[in-house]
Amino acid sequence: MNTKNRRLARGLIVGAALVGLAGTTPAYAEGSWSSYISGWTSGKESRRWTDNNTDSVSTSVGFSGCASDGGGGFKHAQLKLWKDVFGPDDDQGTKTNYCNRVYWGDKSSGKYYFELWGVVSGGYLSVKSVNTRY
Ligand SMILES: [Ca+2]
Repeated sequence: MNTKNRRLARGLIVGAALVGLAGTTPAYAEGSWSSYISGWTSGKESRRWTDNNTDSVSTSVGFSGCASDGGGGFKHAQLKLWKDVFGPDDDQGTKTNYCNRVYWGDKSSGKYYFELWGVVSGGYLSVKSVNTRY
């Protein structure tokens, strides 16, 4: 098997396992994860997650407890959602997060992550609670 087929096979196996689990979970977002951000600079990437598109939930990233090191304090952070594909990743758009929740809409199945595209003010971003739903 070449690399592409191996990766596809692995994706199908993981997908089948997740579909099996979905039958036992409530009907809201098929997936979510929570974490925090400590001292991120522009270009830093989040963990990857797999959206199997088994629901119509809008992919979103929620922030609370935001701080940055600029003299003006935290104003907002720009987040770019990427779809992780073969070759150059697929830009899903940039949203401005004012320490709230930003939405990219219901996404097709695939692997995703977000990137810190910018922070105002300062150069380092910390967020006490990050919650991603998909
Ligand atoms: Ca979904």
